[in-house]
This record gives sequence, structure tokens and C-alpha cells, in this order.
Amino acid sequence: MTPVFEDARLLPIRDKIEARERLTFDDGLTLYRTPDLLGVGWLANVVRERLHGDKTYYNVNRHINPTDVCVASCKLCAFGKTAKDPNGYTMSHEQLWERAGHGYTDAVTEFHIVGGLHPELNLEWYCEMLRGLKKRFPQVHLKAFTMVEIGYFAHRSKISHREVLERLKAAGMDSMPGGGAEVFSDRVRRIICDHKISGDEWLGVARIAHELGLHSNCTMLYGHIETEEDRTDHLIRLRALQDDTKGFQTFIPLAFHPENTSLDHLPKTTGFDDVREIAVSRLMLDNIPHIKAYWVMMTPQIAQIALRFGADDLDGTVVEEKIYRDAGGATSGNLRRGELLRLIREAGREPVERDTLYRPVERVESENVFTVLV
Ligand code: V47
Repeated sequence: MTPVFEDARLLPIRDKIEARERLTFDDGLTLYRTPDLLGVGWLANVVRERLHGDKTYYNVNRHINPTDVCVASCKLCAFGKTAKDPNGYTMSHEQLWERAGHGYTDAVTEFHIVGGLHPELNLEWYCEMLRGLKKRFPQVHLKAFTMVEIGYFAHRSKISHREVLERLKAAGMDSMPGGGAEVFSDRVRRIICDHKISGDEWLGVARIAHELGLHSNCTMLYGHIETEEDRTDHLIRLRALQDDTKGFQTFIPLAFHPENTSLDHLPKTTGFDDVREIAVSRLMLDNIPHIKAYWVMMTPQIAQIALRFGADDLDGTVVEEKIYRDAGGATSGNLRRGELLRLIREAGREPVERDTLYRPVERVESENVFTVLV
């Protein structure tokens, strides 16, 4: 059954979706500007169900942030501290390996590892950190370092992006998260994150990672000073790279949280905006398999609704998240597996526990103890 679209501008877009044709820049703008959110969501849900049926993915993961010391001082960030800040921290290898094991059970399948751009830690320090994790937790997938961190390691070590990636891969990096992409527009980056690598460099590092066989995710930070044109351009640039490499697994739209940042005068995104962003990305990114409604950023309630607006992934249990917590996130980290299952089932979807590469994880369940079948 086709709904009655309130906005006739959605009709040609519906025709393209039905014909599996690629949407244009102007289509993207229409999707961002129409008040007919239900129409946009209906279309995104068609694509989501075409790709995944009712399947909704989640994983059991822990975040590890080795340091919050960062040379970048981005206006968008509440996490980074200067090297002189007495409140900054840097874990020793032993502390980090011990922290990784906190509450560790065989249930954890992924460590998500990102940190500040520390002026004194060298590449070998990060390689040793990875080797130590692999030795202690050989079955855990190490999803580590944003394209921005790779750019910084290369700059500090005076070696190429490719060489940095090769050395980290040899030390145990299995794939990469999608952070640090923000919005690719140079104008926006100059204001919100002027010391970070450019959008082109971010895409360049991702291209090399994919060429080396490393999968990655990708993100977009929205809800600050960017325009609808900037958002559409960002999605189209990700789509173009994916045409070449096929290395992106998941796109994660990240709503800007202004609290404790230099942009705290900006209002927070609304539920309408968050749900629309999920739907527009599902429709524009026709070659990226998964769209993640990151519950830590959206709240579990809105993330659950997003499962009917294009999203097929909720991220995971997210033990010990810090970046959103520091930016005033109200629901930062530590959702129990049972709660994820309840959210997914109540949305009429079928939960599938996955590993980082979207292979289903089978478990024997007995009284809250989960054993991974290998
Ligand atoms: O890189 C920083 C963003 C990212 C703020 O790949 C902020 O599976 C909002 O990338 N308000 C980190 N956003 C989170 C991230 C991520 C999360 C979950 C899963 C994956 C994945 C990746 O958060 C940063 C930056 O883009 N960020 N500060 C802020 N105040």
C-alpha cells in the first residue's frame, strides 16, 4: 500500500526509489526540506526492509578512550583537554589493559578504541597497546582509531598514511570506527574543528584503509552551523568513495550535543531532525549497507523509533562511553543486552546479535551468562 504523500515533491523521489534509481543532490535537499516526515520515513523504511527485512543488529561492545589529551581544541568537542589541564588523563598500557578487562566476559566481541591527539604518545605506543590487547583478549575485534588519529600519527611520525595503517594493522587493528568526519565542508570545518584534517584528507585516509582490506564506518556530525546543502554534499561524497572501495559498513549520523563545548549557545537537535537524518541517509546512501541509530546519542527512545525510519542497527551495550557523556549526553553508555532486545522486539523487529563485521553471533543463554559459540 502506498501512503498519500502530503508533499507532491516526494512523488518523483518515490518513483526513483521504486525503480532503484540513485537520488540526486536536489532530491537530498527536498528530503531535508519537506515537512512530510512520515512520507520520507515511509520511503526510507521501504529501502530498509528491502535490504534487511525486520533484522535489527546490535553488538556487545566496550569503549576504550586511552587519553583525552588533545592538541586539536575543536569547538565542537567537550571531551578533549589540553596537555596542561590537570583534569586530563592518559592511561598507561597496564591501566588500559586492566580497564579493558573490567567486567569482561566472553560476551564482549568488540573494543571501540578512540582518543585525543596526544602530543607525546608515538605510533609504537599505540602498536604496543594493540598487541597487548590482542594477547589478553584474542577473540575480541579491535575497532580502533578515526581517520583523524591516523592523519595525526602520520604527521607526528613523518610517515605516510598508508604506512601508519599498515603498522597498526600488523599490530592488531581489525577495522576502524567512523568518527571525526564531522561535516566535510571546508567552511564549516574552519569554525568547528579548524585543526583537524580536511574533509578530503579524511576521505583519503578512508580510501587507503579500504584498499588495505580494513573495513570502516562513517559518520556525519549534524545540528550545529551546517546547512542542508552541507549535509547533502557530505552524504554524496561518502557515497562516491563507497562506489570505488565498498569499504564502509555503516553510516552513523551523530547529533551535535552542545553542552560543555565552545558552541554551547546552539540549541540541541529535535526528535524530528534526528529521525529525519536517519531517513535521509538511508535514502541517499544507496551503497552503504547499514544505518545505525546510535542510542547513546539519540536516546534509546528515539533510536527505537528510528528502526521504522530507515535504521537497521542500534550499536551495542556501549560500556563506558565518554565523548557524549562529557557533552551532557543524558543516556551515555551501559545498556544491558536484555534492554536492547526489548527495544528491538517492541518495535516489531527481529534482533540479531552481530560481530563488528556483521556476522551473526550465536550464544547459549543461561541465567544471564552468555557463552559465545566458536
Ligand atoms: O568523532 C564529538 C563526535 C564522534 C561531540 O564507528 C560529538 O561504530 C556530538 O564516532 N556532540 C565520536 N558529537 C563517536 C563516533 C562513533 C560513535 C558510535 C559508533 C561509531 C562507529 C562511531 O562524536 C567524534 C565526533 O564526530 N562528537 N563531540 C559533541 N559534543
